[in-house]
Amino acid sequence: MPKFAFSQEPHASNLAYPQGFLWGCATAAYQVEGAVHEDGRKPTVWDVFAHTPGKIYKNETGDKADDSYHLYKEDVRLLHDLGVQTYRFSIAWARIFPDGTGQPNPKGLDYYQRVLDELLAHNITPYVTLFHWDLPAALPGGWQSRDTSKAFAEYAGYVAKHLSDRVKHFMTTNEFTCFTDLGYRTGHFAPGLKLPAKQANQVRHHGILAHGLGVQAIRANAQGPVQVGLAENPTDYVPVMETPEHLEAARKAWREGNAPFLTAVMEGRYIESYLKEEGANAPRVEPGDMEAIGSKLDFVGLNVYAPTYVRADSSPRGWAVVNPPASFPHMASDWIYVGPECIYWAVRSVSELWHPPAIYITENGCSSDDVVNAAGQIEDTDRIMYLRNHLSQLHRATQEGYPVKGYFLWSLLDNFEWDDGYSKRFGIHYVDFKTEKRLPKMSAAWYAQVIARNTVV
Ligand code: GBH
Repeated sequence: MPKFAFSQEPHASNLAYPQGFLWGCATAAYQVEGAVHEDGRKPTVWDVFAHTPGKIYKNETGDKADDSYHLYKEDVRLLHDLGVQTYRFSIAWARIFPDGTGQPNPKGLDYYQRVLDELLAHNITPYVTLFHWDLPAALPGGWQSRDTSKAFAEYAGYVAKHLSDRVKHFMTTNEFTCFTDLGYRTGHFAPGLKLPAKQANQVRHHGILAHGLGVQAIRANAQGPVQVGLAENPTDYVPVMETPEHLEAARKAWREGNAPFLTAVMEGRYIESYLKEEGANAPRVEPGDMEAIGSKLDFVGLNVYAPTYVRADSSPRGWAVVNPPASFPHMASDWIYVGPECIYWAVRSVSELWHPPAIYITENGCSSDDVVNAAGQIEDTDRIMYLRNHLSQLHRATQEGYPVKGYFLWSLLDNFEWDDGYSKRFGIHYVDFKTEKRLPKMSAAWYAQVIARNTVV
């Protein structure tokens, strides 16, 4: 940890978090593990996509990534040094069921047992995501097939059965839009398809169906009581100002703009406006699907990065998105517009619309153009600025009584940032991708202080 002068005096702060608030960091399997051919793991759609020339920045791949498959003990040491209570990581489906279904691979499970041993030995509570986009490539048709949703449920049930003695918090899927629309409609993400609307909407349906069947399978197979949720990145509509008409517009936008995903999950149905908008392209739904999809959740996980501003509008639907002007500030990734109040609105909107028993911020963080300076340090004041402002806004949500229980910073480490390869660094630890050496940034020292004092510093 870089040395900075910190007084040990607890200082008076009006940004103190509730007692028992959980601080953590997040990562995902394909972005950190590497070891893609090891111990029986077979290719995923992301292995295939990354090895297709032209898909990823500089044709980089997750073959080695942070090598966390071998260096997980170092990673847990970093978590311990931060003082986090929790760690969110994902399990690679293709390590557990290399073909997606059929025969399980005991060596895959062994790896996660080792990770859990290490976390629990350091008193860090695991929060496990079951699917963070790394779909086993062997599954015929990928998410175009309903069978993939069923295969996911089998895999989720298997993991719950074997790990629920020690894992009590499970998230089914991460960010529906990224593995459905980006994978099958725009083609930016694996598997890189550009399907017409009717088929792309069916892929969306299979995504949320996998979640629903997964929730049921986890509960049916767990060894004892577990908490089940998901990690979702709804479009985060923020009212342009807090006046009644714009508040109302944002509330409508939240529900209608997220209709195919979070709204369907929280309400167990496709709302009228979505069905009308899609018309003949609306997804085909089989009996029982919406009941599974609408399974009551123990918590909702929200991945929050940037706002979408919305205002009242005279159109029939009553709301309109306000596009950011060219001067709107953003972080190193141009899509990370800096609008910290989005984290408050995410929690408040989900609470007001659907009243889940608990909410976690399952991801929040940013890319910065980090450089190691002459003194060997990374002074990422822009990342600290981004995080401090988001935590100040999240504090408002805790003060107003919304049930937000914890926060996972994205990310513990610089890692494979999907189509951006290694060009965008999100870690609070710098990774030298040649040597795999980890180096805490100034933001790591800052976050350790936030955690130790349970307040924004
Ligand atoms: C999350 O995605 C992911 O869960 C995580 O794995 C990832 O590393 C992290 O955030 C940081 O990106 O090029 O304008 O079409 C965030 C949602 C959606 C953000 C797709 C990037 C592409 C924007 N992502 N988006 S654009």
